[in-house]
Amino acid sequence: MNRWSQDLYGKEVVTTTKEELYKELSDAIVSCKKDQVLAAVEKARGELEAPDIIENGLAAGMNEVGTLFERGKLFLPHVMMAAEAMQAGVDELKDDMPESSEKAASVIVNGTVEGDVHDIGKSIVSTMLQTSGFEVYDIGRDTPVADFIAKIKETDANMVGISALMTTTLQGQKEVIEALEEEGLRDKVKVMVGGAPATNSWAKKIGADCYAENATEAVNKAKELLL
Ligand code: B12
Repeated sequence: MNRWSQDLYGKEVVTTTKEELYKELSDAIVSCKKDQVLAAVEKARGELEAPDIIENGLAAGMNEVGTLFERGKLFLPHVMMAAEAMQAGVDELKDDMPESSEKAASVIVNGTVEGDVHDIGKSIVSTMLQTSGFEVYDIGRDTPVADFIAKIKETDANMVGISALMTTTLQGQKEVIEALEEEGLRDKVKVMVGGAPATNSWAKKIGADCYAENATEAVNKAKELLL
């Protein structure tokens, strides 16, 4: 609910709570309208930090879109429009990301496995790792195992982030780890997996070093493992 308060000059202004801003951001994504998302981002950016806007507002809205899609209330074109609107919102916030003063020496290659075109979450993870001081090479979506390995070799990476958003493509994470072992790279490259169907126990089962549920956790886990 909006509340009235007074600014420095005694003029009445409307204030909005954090929860209301999250809801406005989330509702804007569910509306699938880019303009509405950009307006909600503009309103929230004075009150909330960029990662908070993304994780608790925009990403929450995208999850709601997923639920509505599953229930047959929204269809694929809506999901595509919501995804585009989400990307526009995230792009708008790139310059607001808190930059880390310390430059980490670690290099991270991050990508979505072959057969999987979902890349919104993975790109958020890349952006947040980058602004936390890591040198990040985002190799995109639908990425063959060989491309993961080639980029890791080329950049002498210390960590690989592997995203998969579908139960049918989750296996791709295991394939990247197997390829690292075959190439004799496993000991020098930490593996972090993520994406909605991944879990801690899946990460353990396939021999990954860690699983992170969201971008904030990904940054914390990368720091724990690499710094
Ligand atoms: C947006 C979306 C799309 C968009 C993707 C646009 C894009 N550029 O990414 C479009 C419309 C293209 C799409 C297509 C399809 N989709 Co889709 N899609 C979604 C949806 C609604 C949201 C995904 C999303 O962006 N979430 C928001 C982001 C911020 O969250 P996130 O991705 O989970 O990322 C966070 C974490 O997971 C984590 N994370 C993510 N990656 C990584 C990586 C690392 C290293 C780490 C540490 C963490 C991490 O951090 C992120 C930030 O917090 C989901 C439903 C859902 N609830 O997930 C379905 C969903 C994933 N899609 C699904 C399906 C089936 C499809 C299609 C096959 C549909 C079709 N019938 O054609 C195609 C797939 C084609 C293909 N080969 O890949 C299913 C998958 C079901 C399954 N088998 O598991 C879902 C679950 C919907 C459903 N319930 O049916 N989709």
